[in-house]
Amino acid sequence: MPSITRRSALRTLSALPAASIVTALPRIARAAEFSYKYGNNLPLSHPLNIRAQEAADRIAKESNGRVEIKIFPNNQLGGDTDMLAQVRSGGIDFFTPSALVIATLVPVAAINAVGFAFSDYNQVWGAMDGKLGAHVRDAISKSRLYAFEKMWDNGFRQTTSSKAPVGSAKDMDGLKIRVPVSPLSISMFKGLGAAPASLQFSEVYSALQTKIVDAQENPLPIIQVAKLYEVQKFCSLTNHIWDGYWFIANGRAWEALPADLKTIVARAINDAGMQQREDIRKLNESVVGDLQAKGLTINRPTADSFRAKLRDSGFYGEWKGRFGPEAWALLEGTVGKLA
Ligand code: X2X
Repeated sequence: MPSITRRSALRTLSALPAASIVTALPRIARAAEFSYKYGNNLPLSHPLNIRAQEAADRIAKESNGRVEIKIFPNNQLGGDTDMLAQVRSGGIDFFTPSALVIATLVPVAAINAVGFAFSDYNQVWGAMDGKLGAHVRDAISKSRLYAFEKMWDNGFRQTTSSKAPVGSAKDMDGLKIRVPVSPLSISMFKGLGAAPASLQFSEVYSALQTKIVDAQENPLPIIQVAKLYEVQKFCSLTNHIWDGYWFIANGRAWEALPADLKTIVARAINDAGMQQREDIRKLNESVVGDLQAKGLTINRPTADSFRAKLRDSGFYGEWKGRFGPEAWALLEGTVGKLA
């Protein structure tokens, strides 16, 4: 492409009729009134980024350019712990932490990740779009963060390993498995007898490649887009945790938006979240075949031995105490008695 020199730019401008210069210039010069940064931890090809870009485009259009959202995917701005600090300080305006990750700040947010609680998506969305989700959003707002109403899907977490398939709870024994920076994940995998280590997602691929850990656990769409099949051999469909992303905003940045723009932004983000859920639903159906073709061996253990081991190790009793009776009752109201 020829470079545009100042002289050629002037020539182009002088070739335009005077009236169109006057209308063209302000448009070039005008910066958005509200210019926001949104950071996340996922590759660009994940549905979360595809739908977030659509939301950003829609917001720019519906606000007539007054609101601009720039997306920084794939841990470009640092890992989850850094982005969580930045969205609190205002260094970034939006962030999508997994429930597991935001729970380092808002402990009750991990409640959806209690092991083997949800058995399907009807239960998940019933709870997260209902009273349990409202309870968590309220807790998030106390940390001066705004959580949009609709949670985005990460998915049911599955276990991959370079060593052996996990067929039942006894195969977790001593397993060196990476988990997110999440007290609940550490507690659960210890309860199952594994040797979990917390690492940010930005470090997972290389930790598996260099054998710092042998295993990790993530939903299938992430195993695919982050190419974890390149450094893992077995994928066990344990469905042990349902995990989602809260779309959050820095509280001051959100409050600074006039009401009409808040409506535009919230509608676009919540609608995009609903579409993203549908993307993940479809991917969950197609991705097993893709992963097998890429060389992963898939097995499907049942939940019973894992649940029994967690019950015996006191996992449910401990977390019932940590989440408190109100949140626990909301969870059990959807999934039935756990402890
Ligand atoms: O770090 C992970 O494993 C991920 C990508 O699932 C989360 O964001 C919790």
